[in-house]
Amino acid sequence: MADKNFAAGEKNSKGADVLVTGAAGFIGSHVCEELVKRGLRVVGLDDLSSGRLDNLAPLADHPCFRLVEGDICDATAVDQLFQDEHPAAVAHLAALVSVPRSIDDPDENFRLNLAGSQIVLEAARIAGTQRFVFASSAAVYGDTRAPTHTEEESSKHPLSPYGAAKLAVEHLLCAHAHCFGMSATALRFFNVYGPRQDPSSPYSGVISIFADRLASGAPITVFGDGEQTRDFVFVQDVARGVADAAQFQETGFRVVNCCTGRASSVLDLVQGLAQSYHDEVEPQVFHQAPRAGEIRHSLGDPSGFARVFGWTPATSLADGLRELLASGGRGGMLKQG
Ligand code: NAD
Ligand code: UD2
Repeated sequence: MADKNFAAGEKNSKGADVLVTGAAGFIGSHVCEELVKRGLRVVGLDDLSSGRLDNLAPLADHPCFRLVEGDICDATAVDQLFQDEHPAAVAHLAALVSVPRSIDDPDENFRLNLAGSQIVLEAARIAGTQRFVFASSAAVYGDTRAPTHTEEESSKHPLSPYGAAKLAVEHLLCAHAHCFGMSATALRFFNVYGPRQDPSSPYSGVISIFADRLASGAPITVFGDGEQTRDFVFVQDVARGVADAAQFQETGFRVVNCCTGRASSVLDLVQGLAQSYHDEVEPQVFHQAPRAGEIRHSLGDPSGFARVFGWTPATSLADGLRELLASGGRGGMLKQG
């Protein structure tokens, strides 16, 4: 069998270098852009259930990118795609991404997030794909009350079917790496934000909701006192991390946090967005009762990612918020100068 390992510039002559599931999504579209920027050929797979073709507009007609519309749960089609492309690496991001939906419909969570991942994993194994990168989540930790989550030491007690499926797929990846000599990486994303994040659901990322409210002049709702903190990581840093992992040559399994190690409160976000906004608006802020079952503080330790891949987050929250406001066709949102 041909060696399908590649670094930037060494191409798999048969088809794509990297197959990205969830390519039309918020994070997936940035991943595709990053990979293409590195000179790699990318095929995206997406059923457009929550992703949008618009997200891939920067890659439209690019000779190194194509999108296949399809469902990761359609095993025959997924197998065929892997056989056609023989990708050297896969970045698996397609998922049912809503935690509340996974609680409302645990069967659908199982079907998409666990069984769907197994279908992609198995197709990759059969096609001889060397590297598998999986979009896991900080949700695997649950509410451990540890000040900082580290990959090994923190306990993993997921509080939702979504978190449980992410943890189960990590275990499947570990076994695949062991049994079949694959290189498998699970990246536990913390709170990702940036351009293209959909603000339309009440459970959308808080930054996308706040930015949208500011743009339309609507008031901002802060749940609780706003002193709760999260580790917000900028989407282009995340995309760089996924691409680094997709190009990582060593076999075996590894799991790393994809985060910044910096805690920001919800009130910090309100202030940061208001300061970057063109009119220096004083946003109208209403406080509501805290969300039921909400985690008070969530912070990751990014040193494992730095140690294994040399990855560090490059974008400060202030810069990321400015980039977010400057994007998305909402001209004039960003403060000038
Ligand atoms: P997203 O909804 O924008 O992207 C998911 C993509 O998967 C969408 O384009 C959707 O159309 C596609 N998809 C869903 N079901 C599919 C199926 N059956 N077949 C093919 N495609 C399908 O969400 P996102 O925020 O970009 O999330 C990407 C990944 O990162 C997910 O695995 C998610 O669980 C994980 N993650 C995201 C965050 C975050 O803060 N956004 C945090 C932790 C983990
Ligand atoms: C994240 C994930 C969620 C799940 C959870 C596991 C996102 C978008 N959500 O939830 O799917 O994995 O982690 O722990 O990644 N907030 C407001 N006002 C709003 C919206 C939110 O104050 O209008 C607050 C919210 O109460 C929370 C913080 O902002 O304290 C972040 O909320 P979020 O939904 O963006 O993310 P999180 O960490 O609660």
